[in-house]
Amino acid sequence: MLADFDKEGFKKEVITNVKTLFRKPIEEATPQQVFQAVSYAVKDDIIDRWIATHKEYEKKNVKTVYYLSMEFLMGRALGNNLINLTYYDAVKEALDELGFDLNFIEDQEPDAALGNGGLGRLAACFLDSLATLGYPAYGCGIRYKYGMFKQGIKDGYQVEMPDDWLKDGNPFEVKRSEYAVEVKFGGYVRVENKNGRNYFIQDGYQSVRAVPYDLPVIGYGNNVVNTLRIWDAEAIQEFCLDSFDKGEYEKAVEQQNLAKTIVEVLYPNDNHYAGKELRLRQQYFFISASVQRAILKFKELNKDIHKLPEKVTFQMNDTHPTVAVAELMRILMDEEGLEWDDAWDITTRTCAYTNHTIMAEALEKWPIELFSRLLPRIYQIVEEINRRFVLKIQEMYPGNQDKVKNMAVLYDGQVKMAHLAIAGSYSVNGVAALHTKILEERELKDFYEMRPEQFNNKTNGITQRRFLLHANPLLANWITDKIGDEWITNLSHLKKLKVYVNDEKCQHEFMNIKYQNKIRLAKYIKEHNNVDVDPRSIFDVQVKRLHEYKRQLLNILHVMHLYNRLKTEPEFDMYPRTFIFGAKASAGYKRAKLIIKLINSVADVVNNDASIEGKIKVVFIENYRVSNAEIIFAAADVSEQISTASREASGTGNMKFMLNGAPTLGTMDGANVEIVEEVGIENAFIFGLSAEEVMKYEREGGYNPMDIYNNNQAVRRVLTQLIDGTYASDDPDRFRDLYDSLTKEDVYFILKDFDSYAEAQQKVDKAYQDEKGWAKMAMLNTACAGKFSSDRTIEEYAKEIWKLKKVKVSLDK
Ligand code: 26M
Repeated sequence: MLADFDKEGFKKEVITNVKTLFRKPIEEATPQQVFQAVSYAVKDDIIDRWIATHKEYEKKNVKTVYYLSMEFLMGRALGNNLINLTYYDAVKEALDELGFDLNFIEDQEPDAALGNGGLGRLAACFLDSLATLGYPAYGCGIRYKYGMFKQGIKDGYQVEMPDDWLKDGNPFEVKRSEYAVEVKFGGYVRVENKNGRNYFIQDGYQSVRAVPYDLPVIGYGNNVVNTLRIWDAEAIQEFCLDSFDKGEYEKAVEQQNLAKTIVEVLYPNDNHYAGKELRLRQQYFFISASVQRAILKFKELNKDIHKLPEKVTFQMNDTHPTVAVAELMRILMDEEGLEWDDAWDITTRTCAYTNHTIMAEALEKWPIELFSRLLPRIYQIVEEINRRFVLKIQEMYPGNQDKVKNMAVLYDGQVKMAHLAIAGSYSVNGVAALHTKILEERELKDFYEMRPEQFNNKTNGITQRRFLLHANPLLANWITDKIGDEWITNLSHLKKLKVYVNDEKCQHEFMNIKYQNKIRLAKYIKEHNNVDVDPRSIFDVQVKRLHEYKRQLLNILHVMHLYNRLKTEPEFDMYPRTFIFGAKASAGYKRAKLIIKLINSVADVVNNDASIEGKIKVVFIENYRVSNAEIIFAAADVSEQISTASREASGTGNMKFMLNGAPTLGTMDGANVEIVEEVGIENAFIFGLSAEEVMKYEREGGYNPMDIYNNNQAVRRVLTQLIDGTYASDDPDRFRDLYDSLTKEDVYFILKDFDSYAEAQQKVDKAYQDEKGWAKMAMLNTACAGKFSSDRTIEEYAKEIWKLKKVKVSLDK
């Protein structure tokens, strides 16, 4: 803890804040009001550091990374801010003295859920690491009025409710009206010739005012406070009085409506492109605002625009921000007056692109008709980028039309955003070794062959500050007792725990901490699901977005299979197991929603069958999100990472489980491969087809699931139970779609991997009963998790892609 925390002053401030904010004495304040008052007091501690940080950045005129992302899945801020200020324990004490429990106060804060899943949470972890390492960085995104929907479960089905996360205000944000900029949509492009040069002017457009709100991103114990800048949209003129006077009321409010709709809601699609015009509006809105602002800031400190790549990198989080390439070109040419070649040289040394998926349905391809209508000037620029890029391809591969077809930015009436991103970037990276290899050898092979030096891997990571120090205080303290606290900012220190893995006392301590965390989760489940679970059972957890490729269906089919065995094989026994699921399905993804219903239907039957003596419990945790994830990871015994090999680019939940001492039950996919490399294959439960095997089947047109259906009795039995009413007595056809998907094509190889999965599950059962062996395995997972810190990932980005320098910030009082 830093010496400069003034406990008495802090308490006074909280009391004053309640009074000035809510005109109440603290005794009468609601918990939400106390949360607000505490947060404003903490914000006061942040502000000086925030100002000092940016003063230092300006003084040094440092290179800055702008992390451009449609999503930042931040979760709650209060606890994390206290952790990183190193004030958590002191504030806990101060609040105790005021008669409040800090945990309870933290629970009053809504999650900032401005993201879907992995990609958005990765962005949040990166911001934490950038600040902790002292790298100058901005996160740039959208201030969605409604974030990721709240999930309810009604009658076993998912229902979506709006996430009104700003309804009580956000104590940590600062509105920066002085940095507002205009963003233009639609209209047409007029050419004006001045002094022999053509200028392109967008006319007849609609526009909105982009207004930034800044959120502090606090580095751990280093006084650095970076900024997450999220943009709100306002009408240029609140009320067009002119139109109003003329009685054209509709026209007067048109601008306001346009502004409102742009930032209204986060699209809840994960790994799926839908081609909605509003989505493209959102993309251009926050990109134009962010790039304009970045250039203005650059010009405050630098004279020569050619120096931009020395001072700025735009890192594009997937293809969603890729209009940045064309927007930067527009600003450099139309506003800075550069010629094409000059502008292109600067742009392609400033932009970099991260790919997060090889799922074909996730690839963004905008219809040219839509794109050019909404962004006429940007489209002209994309056309020229494409023309020159195609020339280059033809130069390299004369007469090879396939290359043009596979690589052009414009093709088949579509703008291919990944191709634009690659053409406009100096770096293209994948997010795990296997994923990058698949990009190079298959998905982006032609691009790789054209420019191999552009490609690189940056294996994902997670922040140990949130996912261990904050989420699992018992384990965090135990680790610090054993090896000191350097792991908080250098996770590789965890390997020092290896000397304890055979020590029985340590094993007991470690497993007792796990047990305490399981009690905490059991309590949460009792409160939220009204299901009793036994904390002595194996907590087997799969939490992540619901998607067919992630194969929650494989997991629940296997539960059905175990249940069948318990019911029909007198000899069969198993260690009690609690299967825990948490997953949101995109609102329009029917099959995903049906899988949620199946999980809940199986839970209903199994949990209420006294004859199996509680050997299996199935729990579906409602509204899985960052805040409850923290409780869940800490309590897990088994980490389910069972995607079809080659499909999960990396995964990051896998790392959070590992860090908290849960071995992986998984396929050789994404970062699982590297997890196994670190911890040893004997300390994981690996099963299923390899990525190579999956891709080979796919080249040959798939496999025939009926072969398995016909030859595998266990599989046939669970499949039959999908259509005979075992889990849907009121409507036996309810799950027929799942049955059909598995028996007709089974594109995700669920039946193919079933036996191998069941076998791995049996190994888990056996391994868990060897108490010492399990304790050792669990501890080794924690001890070997060092590589998976986002600090390591960010160091690699900073050194190899961004070329950033660290900055030190001191508070002179
Ligand atoms: C696209 C179009 C319209 C609306 C939404 C989208 C969209 C949103 C999120 C598409 C993809 C989105 O996210 C993809 C994602 O989360 N990918 C995951 O990224 C993680 C971080 O790199 C990886 O660990 C996961 O393996 C990968 O699935």
